[in-house]
Amino acid sequence: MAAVQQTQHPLTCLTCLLSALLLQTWPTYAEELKWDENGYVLYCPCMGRFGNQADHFLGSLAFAKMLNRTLAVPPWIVYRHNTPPYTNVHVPYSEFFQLEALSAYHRVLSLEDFMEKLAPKYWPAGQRKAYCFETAAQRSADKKSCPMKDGNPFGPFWDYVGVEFDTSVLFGGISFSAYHQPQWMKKFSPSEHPVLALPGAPAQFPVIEEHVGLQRYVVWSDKMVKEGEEHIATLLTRPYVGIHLRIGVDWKNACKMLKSGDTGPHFMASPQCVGYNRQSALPLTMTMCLPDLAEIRRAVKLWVKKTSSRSVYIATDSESHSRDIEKLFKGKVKVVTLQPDSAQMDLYILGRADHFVGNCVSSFTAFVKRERDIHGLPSSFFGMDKPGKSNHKEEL
Ligand SMILES: Nc1nc2c(ncn2[C@@H]2O[C@H](COP(=O)(O)OP(=O)(O)O)[C@@H](O)[C@H]2O)c(=O)[nH]1
Ligand SMILES: *[C@@H]1O[C@H](CO)[C@@H](O)[C@H](O)[C@H]1NC(C)=O
Ligand SMILES: [Mg+2]
Repeated sequence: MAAVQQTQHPLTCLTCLLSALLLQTWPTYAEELKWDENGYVLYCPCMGRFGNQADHFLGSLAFAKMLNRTLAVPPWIVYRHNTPPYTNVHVPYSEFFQLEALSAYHRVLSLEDFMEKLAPKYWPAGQRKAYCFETAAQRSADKKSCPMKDGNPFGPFWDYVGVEFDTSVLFGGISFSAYHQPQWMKKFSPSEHPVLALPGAPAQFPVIEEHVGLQRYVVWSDKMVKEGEEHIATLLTRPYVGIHLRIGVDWKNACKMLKSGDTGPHFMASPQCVGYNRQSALPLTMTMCLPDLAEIRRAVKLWVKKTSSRSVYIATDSESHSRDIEKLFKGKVKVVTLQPDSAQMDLYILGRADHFVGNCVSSFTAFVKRERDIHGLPSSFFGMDKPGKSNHKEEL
């Protein structure tokens, strides 16, 4: 996550400097913040890494709109399992994406702004209620408290925003789906419950089909676009194929569930390629979950040829196999990876490729696939050249 830390340094951030200058002459959006009488939704993106958090974000955005409450957009939680000091980094939404772009869909503000500008007056310490399922509260000592700050990432998240919870409000027999909208409105009126603060996202994983299109409101920040376009211009020659290799140890373990028959075709983000309908879902094969080198080579060769590509961009959670891929084209195609790698920069570059080959089960891939669909750019998956259509031959 070196890139993230760098960009947070105020003096190395040109756009930060520019916007700081602008803020002095123009009335800022933040200064105009008015309390929303229809209330707020706050949540911790406490499940999974970026791809999972992004899926949850789309559902949460829809949930806030459904209740006509302003969404306090949380920062991204970045885990540093392998880098000292190992503590989580909380990256404000606007480091990567434009907060304003969300407003075309619904009212939002950053959780940081909510805490700084509104909470002192309207949600003061001492009056902060947590909201959770009765089943979640069962785990607490008195069985009546929401486990808002128990363990990682929960505790560090609410510490980052500076929140202690005073009381808990429990609910049950209700879900986050549109079906329960009237119950939510009735149970939690904004006048009595202005701030719905939740321990996790009010959304499903993976994102439901209805909400996939909300990706259009997730727009890269100017800084990411600038950096991303510079990388593309200097490292790659168009046309280029972008591939996402999700093949690390954690993934190998996850895919064992498929091999052992402990899961059907709906496994993590797989509805994006096998279809959302359980009854008509296509088979999910091992090759789709964990492509081996033979499949990686097959797919790359196929798409480079089809698109007459001159370079290949590899994003990976572990090995890049760049030597093996280079050898396929006898030096005629440039093979590129980014060092040091950054998850968001990989996502950006994959999103702009002339063709993208992803991993159907991965929500990291799903982010790229959704974005490309919105822009009308073509994608396929390892083990599935035409999304929604089984590759013929092999396996079974
Ligand atoms: N930089 C980079 N990181 C990756 C890549 N693939 C996976 N990761 C890391 O592994 C995490 C995977 O978790 P998540 O995003 O939830 O996606 P999923 O587990 O594949 O559904 C990502 O958030 C990244 O931190 C990649 O291609 N490039
Ligand atoms: C939704 O909330 C906004 C802002 O509080 C308010 O202006 C609008 O009238 C509300 N819409 C409905 C249908 O209640
Ligand atoms: Mg994950």
